[in-house]
Amino acid sequence: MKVRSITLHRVGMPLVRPFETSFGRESARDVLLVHLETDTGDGWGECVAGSTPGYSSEYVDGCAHVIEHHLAPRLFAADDVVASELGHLFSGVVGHRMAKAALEAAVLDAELRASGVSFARYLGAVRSEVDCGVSVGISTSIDELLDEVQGYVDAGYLRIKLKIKPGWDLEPVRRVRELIGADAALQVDANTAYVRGDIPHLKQLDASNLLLIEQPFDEEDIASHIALAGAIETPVCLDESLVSVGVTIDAIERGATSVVNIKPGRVGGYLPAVAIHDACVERGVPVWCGGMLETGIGRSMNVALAALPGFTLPGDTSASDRYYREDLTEPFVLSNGRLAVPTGPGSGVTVRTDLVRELALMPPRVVTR
Ligand code: NPQ
Ligand code: MG
Repeated sequence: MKVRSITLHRVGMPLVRPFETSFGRESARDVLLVHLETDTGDGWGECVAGSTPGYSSEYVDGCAHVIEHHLAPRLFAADDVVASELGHLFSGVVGHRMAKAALEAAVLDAELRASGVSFARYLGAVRSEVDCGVSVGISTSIDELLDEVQGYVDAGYLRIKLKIKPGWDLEPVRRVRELIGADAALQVDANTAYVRGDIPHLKQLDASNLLLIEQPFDEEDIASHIALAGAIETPVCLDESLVSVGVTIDAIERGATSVVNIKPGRVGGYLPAVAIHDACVERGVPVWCGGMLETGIGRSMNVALAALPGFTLPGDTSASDRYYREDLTEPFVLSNGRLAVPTGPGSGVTVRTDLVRELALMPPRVVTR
């Protein structure tokens, strides 16, 4: 395959309600889309970076710059672009995994559409639908939180994840547990908001019988996660820290993480994500698919990934209407707490280019050789 042009779109997606985490509050998703034109057809990819470097060091403007100036030239220079060889093609660029992942998704989409193969089949999916959870932001009051959670329970979500931070943890978690009952699946995500001295405090979460606690400490602080895992009954699950298959294996072997959150954007793409899945399966570590407020483009590919055999826990693969009134593709709709895995070629969804144009935050940027 030869890449002819790469068009970068910036879209402002209004959220149905503001989403607050320990690192900030967003009322719209500023999303970067990659549209690839090749000699065998088109492909689309979505970049998971946020508008500011709050979740990771990457952010939208930085990703757009790296794609245009450092990754695109490598694609244009290649005689034959193949998704499985992008790791090598991009190896001269250190890090910038979210930028690499967005291009990888677009290359995969183009390649698979041209060969008539779905993401699910290509990645090794074994299910036709996936169990879905939902991530619930930090609220302004416990009553508001309980209302929101009840809405998701009514919608059929099979697992609830609460965002926590110092000052918003034990009490909201206890009240949600009370609301949804002892047997409902409940977990928490701190997005690095705590420090090692908080371990005695976090240990009190054991009383709420959680599935897991996600990334309480700094992304580079594996040691504190090991200390927490030794002190708490609740399983520890890393997110931000796990940027590669090597780091993931190391964190597992050192006892820092007994469950793994896999986000393709965070690890450089769907192929590195599958490698992490395989390493976890080999070690008996359960995995689940994270979410980054994707539009239907990224969501379709995440749902395909979540259909692999090692994804034994519900993911943050929520329905389109959890975040958006109008999605950039046909909407993903929950049925009995599950989403159907797309079966068409490539991502299997159709991008609503009219909506991409309508919601554009700036003119598209066309990059050619
Ligand atoms: C997580 N996602 O698991 C992330 C955090 C997150 C669904 O909880 C813009 C860019 C907004 C990145 C919101 C969920 C974001 C973002 C949340 C990441 O940690
Ligand atoms: Mg997380």
